Amino acid sequence: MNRAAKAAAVASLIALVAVGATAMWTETLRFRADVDTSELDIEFVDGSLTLKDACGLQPGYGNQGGNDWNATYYPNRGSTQLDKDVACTSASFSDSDGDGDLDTLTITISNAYPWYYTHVAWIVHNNGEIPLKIWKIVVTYDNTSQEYYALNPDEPVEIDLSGDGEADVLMWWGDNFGHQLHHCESADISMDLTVLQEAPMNANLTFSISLVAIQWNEYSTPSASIPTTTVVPW
Ligand SMILES: [Ca+2]
Ligand SMILES: [Ca+2]
Ligand SMILES: [Ca+2]
Repeated sequence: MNRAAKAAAVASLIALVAVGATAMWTETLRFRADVDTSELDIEFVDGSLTLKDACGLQPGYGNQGGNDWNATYYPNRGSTQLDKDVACTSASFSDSDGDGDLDTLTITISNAYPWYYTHVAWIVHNNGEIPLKIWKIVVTYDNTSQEYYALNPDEPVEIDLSGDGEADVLMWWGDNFGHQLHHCESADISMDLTVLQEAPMNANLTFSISLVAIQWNEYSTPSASIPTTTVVPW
């Protein structure tokens, strides 16, 4: 190969490298653009809250207040109504990250006492482009968060709000974990709550719940972490 041929070969190699680099860069850009065009998004539907033993005039529909309910069939699900009105339940949605979507439900049981039983229901809505599944819930109490996966409507979950190893609330979750929600679809979410003996002796027991959804084809339930406990600043 003479000098001119070598120079031409080097030039075309440089050109190939340049083309290759450009192609890779373009592909990266295109990939990022594709990701940005779709959004995984979920929201709580404003006004959809229903409470079994509502405090006063709680916003929402179907709310009932008045005499308390007792976890008569503990550890099974179900309750009977007492002839006293000591405690009540209030709840409200909030937008924790300021993106305009309601994503957090804060529940307060006022004058909580052992075996008090209540029910909270609401609606979630897929307002993103990507089909999703409800993957886990995050329960936050007193600046500590705990995560729960794959909640089964037939199995209650003992929630340790205070983090001392003793369950404080028994949660019977409704269905819809792992249920696929397409764009604009909604699902009913509900849970029964029983206040247990170990619950903190506060007049008002306040904790919040948020749902984490995942892209439908990435759904899995980490069996080693049911529940997974993580401590995060709130
Ligand atoms: Ca009541
Ligand atoms: Ca939000
Ligand atoms: Ca506890």
